[in-house]
Amino acid sequence: MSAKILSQTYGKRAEHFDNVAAKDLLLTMERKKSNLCVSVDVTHSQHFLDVIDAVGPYACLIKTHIDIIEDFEPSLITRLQDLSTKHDFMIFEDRKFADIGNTATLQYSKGVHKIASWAHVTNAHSVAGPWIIPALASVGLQLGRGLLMLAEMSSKGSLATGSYTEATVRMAREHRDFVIGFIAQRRMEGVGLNASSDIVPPEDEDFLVLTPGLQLDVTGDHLGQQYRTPKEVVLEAGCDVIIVGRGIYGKSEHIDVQSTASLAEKYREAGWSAYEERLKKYSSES
Ligand code: 6AU
Repeated sequence: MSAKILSQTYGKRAEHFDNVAAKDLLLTMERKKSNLCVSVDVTHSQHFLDVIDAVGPYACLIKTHIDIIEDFEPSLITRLQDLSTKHDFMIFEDRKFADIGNTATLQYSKGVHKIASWAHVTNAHSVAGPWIIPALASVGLQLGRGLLMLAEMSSKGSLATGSYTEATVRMAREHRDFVIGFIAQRRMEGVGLNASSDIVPPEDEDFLVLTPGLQLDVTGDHLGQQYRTPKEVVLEAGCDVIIVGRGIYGKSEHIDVQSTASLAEKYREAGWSAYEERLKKYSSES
């Protein structure tokens, strides 16, 4: 892991990025003292908004799966945007685009959800090859959006490992204007470089790493999800943003506002102190 990157604050690292969404995210993290992204995987609009209103003060980013909302109406997006302004967080639609370029651009810009019009950040798989990146960029760049590539996954038996991960990082490196980083379990600077690499990255190559699969007291679910703690993810693996879902909003169909807010605060605090410890550790090394 590069001490050069890990010894720098999120605010300082904003200078490494030309992409507007990456800069805004890093500056939001610094301003709110939060590297917590809350993943709000609930299926009814009011529940969705209630969870976001409760966790919003503690999050730099709210992650949505907009296609699981059963009573979706376009006005939900306006209400989500109002909460984003009220609590000063950015929005990440976890769409995991994976199709040919033409289809992906349509899925990104059209249909019921019109994702590009409101999601500051979205993500894509590399399984269909590199063209998915310029395809999504043709819609997103002019709107100031950013893309995360799925380089690794948190689920047991994931095929996104080894040469797949390396090829994904190489694709990202060719599109630094739009790809701001990865969904991954560790840092990705320098991954996939080989003698035949066309692109030689700068010595201070910096990708954001957003990491799902976190809970404080549980190691997995019954469907293959695997969990680590904020300390393991931020301090030991060097990741930048912790993505936490059920660890915060639980399993119930109804929200307990008090406990949801206090769990969000607990994860914010755990993520941020792991980051502060990391800054200290790597500052003394660099
Ligand atoms: O904290 P959880 O387990 O309740 O939720 C984790 C969230 C879910 C997943 O769709 C997502 O993170 N996720 C992703 C993302 C963000 O792309 C990748 C991955 O490898 N694992 C994972 O859980 O909304």
